[in-house]
Amino acid sequence: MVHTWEKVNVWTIPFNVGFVAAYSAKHFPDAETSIFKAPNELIDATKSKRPDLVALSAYAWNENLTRFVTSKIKELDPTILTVQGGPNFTVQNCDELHARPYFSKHGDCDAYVIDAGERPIVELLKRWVKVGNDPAQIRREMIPDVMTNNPPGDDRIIIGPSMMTLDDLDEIPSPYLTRILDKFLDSNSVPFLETNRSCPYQCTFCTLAVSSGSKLKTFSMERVLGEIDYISSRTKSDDLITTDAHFGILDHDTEIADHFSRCIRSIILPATFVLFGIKPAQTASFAPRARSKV
Ligand code: B12
Ligand code: SF4
Repeated sequence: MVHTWEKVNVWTIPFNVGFVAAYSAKHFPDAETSIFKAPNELIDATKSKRPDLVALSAYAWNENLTRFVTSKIKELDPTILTVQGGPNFTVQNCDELHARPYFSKHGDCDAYVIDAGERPIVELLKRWVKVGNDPAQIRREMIPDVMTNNPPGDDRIIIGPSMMTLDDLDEIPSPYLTRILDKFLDSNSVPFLETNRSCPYQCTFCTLAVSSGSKLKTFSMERVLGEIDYISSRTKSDDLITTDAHFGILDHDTEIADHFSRCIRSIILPATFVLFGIKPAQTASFAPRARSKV
C-alpha cells in the first residue's frame, strides 16, 4: 500500500507482492488473487467482494498506512485473515523483544510473514485451509517463518521455526511472464528486475543474506532475458530498476546488460538501467555499453 496524495510513492511496480502472489497461485491454482497499490481500491474491492484473506506489504515507509488498512479490513469483516510481510522482520529480529512492540501497535494483524515471503505464505495458506478459515485459530498456530499475534484471551506471540529461502529461484513463477503485473506495467509505474537474491558476504550489521546462509542465488538467464523482453514490450517507463544487492558480481551479468543494451538500441523502452551496490570491477566491463546509471 502506498499513500496516493503525492506521485513519488506510486511510481514503482508492486514487484514484491507479485512474487508472493505468483508463488501462491502456483500452489493454489484455483484461488483468485488481485493486487492493489492504492488503499481505496483495496477497500472498495473488499466491500464489493469479500476476500478470505488480505495480505499487505509492510515497510518502514508505509507502517502507519498498513496499520490503518489492516484495521479497516477487520472493521469491514473480522473473519477476513489479515497478514503482513516485508523486511521489517528477518531471522535476526523475529523474537519476542522486537515482535511485541510491533504487534502492540498492529493488534488487527493476525500474522506476519518473516523475510522472503514465498515459502511461508504457502505454509500459512495451507494452515488457513486446515483450520477452516478461522483467524482466531490461525493466531494459535505455529507456522514456519510466520509470527502469529496474541490469540484471543492469551497474551503470547507464536514465532514459527525458520525455513531457509528457496535454493532454486526459478521455482517462483515470474510475476511478469505470468502476467499478474500487467495492469501496473500498462500504467506509468517503473518496473523492477531481480536477477539474483542474497549476497555472498557477511557484514555483521547487515541482515540481507542471513536467511539464505550468505549464498547468492540466481534466476535462470533464459527467464531474466525473457522478463527484459516482456517488460520492454509493455512498459511506458524510461527506467528499469534492478533490486539485486550486487548486479555485476557475476560474469553472466554482462550478458544481461548487453541484452538490455540491445533493447535500448532497438528503441524499445526502458532506456536506463538503475543499479544498486554494483561492484566497481564489473561495472567497468559493461557500463558503457549498457549506459548504466548507478
Ligand atoms: C529497490 C529499493 C528501493 C527503491 C524502490 C523502493 C520502492 N518504493 O519500492 C528506492 C531507491 C526508491 C528505495 C528507497 C527507499 N528505501 Co529501499 N530498497 C530497495 C531494495 C534495494 C530492493 C527492494 C526490492 O524490491 N526487492 C525485491 C523484492 C522482491 O524483495 P522484498 O521487497 O524484500 O520483498 C520480499 C519480502 O520482503 C517479502 N514481502 C514483501 N512484501 C510482502 C507482503 C506479504 C503479504 C508477504 C507475505 C511477504 C512480503 O516477500 C518478498 C518476496 O520474497 C531494498 C534492499 C533489498 N535488497 O531488499 C531496499 C529497502 C527495501 N529500502 C529500504 C529503505 C529504508 C528505503 C528508504 C526509506 C530509504 C530512505 N531513507 O529514503 C526509501 C523509501 C522509498 C519509498 N518511500 O518508497 C529498506 C527497508 C527497511 C524496512 N524495514 O522497511 C530496505 C530493505 C534496505 C535496508 N535493508 O535498509 N528503495
Ligand atoms: S548486502 Fe552489502 S552490506 Fe549486506 S552483507 Fe552483502 S556486501 Fe555486506
